[in-house]
Amino acid sequence: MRRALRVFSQVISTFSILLFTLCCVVIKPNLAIAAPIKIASVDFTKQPVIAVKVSLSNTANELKFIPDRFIFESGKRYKLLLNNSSAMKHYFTSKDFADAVWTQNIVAGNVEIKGNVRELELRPNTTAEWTFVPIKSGTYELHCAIAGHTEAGMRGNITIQPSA
Ligand SMILES: [Cu+2]
Repeated sequence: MRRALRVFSQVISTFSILLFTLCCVVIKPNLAIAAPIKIASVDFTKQPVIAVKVSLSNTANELKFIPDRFIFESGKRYKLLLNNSSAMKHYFTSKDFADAVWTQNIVAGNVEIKGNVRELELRPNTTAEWTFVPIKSGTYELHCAIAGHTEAGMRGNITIQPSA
């Protein structure tokens, strides 16, 4: 009988811990919209950052992304190092991807921008760094929004996989 009582109280305490954790997860995003995202005990801003380079065109002005395929894992933190070394401006446009990540910041020149981003325009000989954490799994198309560039080959795709 005592044993049954002990098991019962253990179940109750486990359940209340679960309930508390769930409440934190559900309530927290509403309380802190601009604060770093934190689910359960994972602080994404403390994740080691994985640097990934992407070129928008090149010095030969070829209309392509290099590379043009990306695979990210949800819950990890990435820094996308964007570089446009061509003589034209180009866009990194992937709105559905942008909606599927949490953006920590974008650094361009001496300016750091915080908050959500939809697309980036890089002028000739410009770099930018986009630090983000993928949230929602899926495959998202990427293109350059300048007229004619997508058709000429400036497109690719970005996949977010569930964390292993
Ligand atoms: Cu372009």
